[in-house]
Amino acid sequence: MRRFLLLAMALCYASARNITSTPNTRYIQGNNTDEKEALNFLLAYDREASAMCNNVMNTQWDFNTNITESTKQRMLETQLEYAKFQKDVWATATTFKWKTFRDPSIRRQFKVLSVLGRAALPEEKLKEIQQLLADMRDIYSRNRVCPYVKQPKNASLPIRMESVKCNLALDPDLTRIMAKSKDDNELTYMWQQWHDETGRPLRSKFMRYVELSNEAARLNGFKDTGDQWRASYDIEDFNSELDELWMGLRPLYQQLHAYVRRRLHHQHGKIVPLDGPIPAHLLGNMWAQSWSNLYDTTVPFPNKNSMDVTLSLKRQGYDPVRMFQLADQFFVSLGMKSVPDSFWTASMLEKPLDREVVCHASAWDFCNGRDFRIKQCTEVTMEDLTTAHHELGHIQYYMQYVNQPLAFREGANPGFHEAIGDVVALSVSTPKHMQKIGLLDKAADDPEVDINYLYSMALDKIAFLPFGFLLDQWRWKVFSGEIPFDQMNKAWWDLRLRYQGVAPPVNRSEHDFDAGAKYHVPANTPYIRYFVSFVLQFQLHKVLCEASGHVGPLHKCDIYQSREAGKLLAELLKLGSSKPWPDAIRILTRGRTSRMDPGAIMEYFQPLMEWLQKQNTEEKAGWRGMNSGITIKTTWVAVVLSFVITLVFSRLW
Ligand code: KAF
Ligand code: ZN
Repeated sequence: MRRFLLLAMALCYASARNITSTPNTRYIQGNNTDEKEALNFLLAYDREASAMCNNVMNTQWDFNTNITESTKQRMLETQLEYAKFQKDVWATATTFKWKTFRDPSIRRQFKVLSVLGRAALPEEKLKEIQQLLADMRDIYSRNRVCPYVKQPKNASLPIRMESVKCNLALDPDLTRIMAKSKDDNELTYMWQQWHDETGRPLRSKFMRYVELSNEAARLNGFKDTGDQWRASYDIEDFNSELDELWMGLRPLYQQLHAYVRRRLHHQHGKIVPLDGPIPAHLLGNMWAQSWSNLYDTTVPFPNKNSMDVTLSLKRQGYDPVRMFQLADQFFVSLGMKSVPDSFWTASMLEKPLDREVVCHASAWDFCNGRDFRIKQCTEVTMEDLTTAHHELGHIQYYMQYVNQPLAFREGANPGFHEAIGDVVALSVSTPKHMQKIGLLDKAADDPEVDINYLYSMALDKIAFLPFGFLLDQWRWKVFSGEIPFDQMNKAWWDLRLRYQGVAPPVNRSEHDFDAGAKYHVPANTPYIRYFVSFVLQFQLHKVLCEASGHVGPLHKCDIYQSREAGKLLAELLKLGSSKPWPDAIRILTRGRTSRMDPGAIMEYFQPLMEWLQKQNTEEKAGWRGMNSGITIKTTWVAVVLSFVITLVFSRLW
């Protein structure tokens, strides 16, 4: 009965205000100044929305763990119901004059509820965009490609044999090949297969989704979807802040790039020119976003300890459940929460063989304070052990902010949510910790082992930075129209060249849609959060290390079993998004700063930076084209502008 109370209330308000239209300014409010009534409304909202949210989560889970037409339809139905509910809630929330309320927490909750999101669209368009999103996920996840068949010696192109089965999936098949193969032809073939087969069918759906998503953003008072996404960070000039962070980190990336390029040049020859970008298929990962798989073949000191624990995991009989138990125990050692029993029975920790699933990892909150799950097609590798920690970081956040009202059950900003598991993994991956848990052999304290370790971390953390930075630079410009649809792929590769210093292994055209080959693009998931997370996680690591009493270099710190560090971290997570995130940083740093700061990352990698600089004295870091990358449209604008200016001036003179 209670569940319908809020709905009835909402409908009354809606009809009283005769709301038939949708919003068109940001964070709107009405005339009702009754703060007590507003509080009651929020309490009722919390109860009812949690139940609705639980219902939607269940159907989304069913679709993501068993992709069929019927699970898709069921999911779309509940999403539509939820959208209607949100619209009613919005209609009521915006009758209150909430900006004048005395309680800052109430004001902040109303600010959240005053943005309707996609539900602002008229029903037909809402149905269309929900369908598009489900279809894009479906296409991406079901995609299968053909295996590489080594060509006979004198043929010039690899041939596709009719008899071979084209059933390779991204996870685990292509991921494994991109990680392990050193054969340029095979890597080129696999890279192209994946990019052609995912990107092309997604392109037109993506374009329609951009139009509809922008329409929804505008109805909510934002300029476009990018503008709406950036609002989650709620700071003036977020773009300049990001640029500043990237400029601070770029020198380290360029040193790593130059070193790796030279080592790849020695392995692959002239396809890796010493002054150019690196071909994107040679970096051990489909998107060249993490280079960890190059560790074995590019390690600075090959005679010293290896940092790759994959072999040890396999030898010791680890399975996915044991990998997650290990991660869970780390949180427990900090005095934080352990996952509930239902987590182990309800999660999907391995790829099922009898049905289609969305393999990309995710952590789920079923909005009832007890049901939390992970969906991950876990392989027994070090990379997936790190991902297991990453995902459990999301779950730990969910469990810590469980007592916040629904509107605040989010990260301080989206980057915080992405950072928590990674912070813990920074301790877990130290050689000292790995030795403690028996995954690495004992090694003496040795600066060369240190460099090997820092190098392995840089292949993950530093290599990622430009990719994390550029993906949404591209998407924001597509949303704003600065990148027109007919130049999406060119603009994508301009940015990839400019920031990452990578180039496609084969010619690309506007028939291709290479950004669509990355999960988060068809999945409508913002990406700048990961760049923010990679900066924040080192900042958090430093603060927690200090709290744990660590002395010595930052890269040697392991906060395992530190109750002090755990207390500080839990304090942050418990806040959810109830306070502006700069306040959260201020609380955490005990008043020292309220800003994101690349200082901790640079400090962590300082010994490696010095070592790389010494290795790279022979050649210039950087690559041809690193300062270009202005989209064609901007170039044209510049040309036309200069033409007009010349004309005007010549007339004036
Ligand atoms: C992160 C860390 C290390 C390397 C690379 C990354 C970036 C990124 C990537 O490119 O693989 N990592 C992920 O995508 C990990 C998956 C996830 O945990 O971030 C997941 C992505 C996702 C999946 C489905 C719908 C939406 C987002 N995010 C979450 O499960 C999540 C996000 C916010 C709150 C709670 C959970
Ligand atoms: Zn994540």
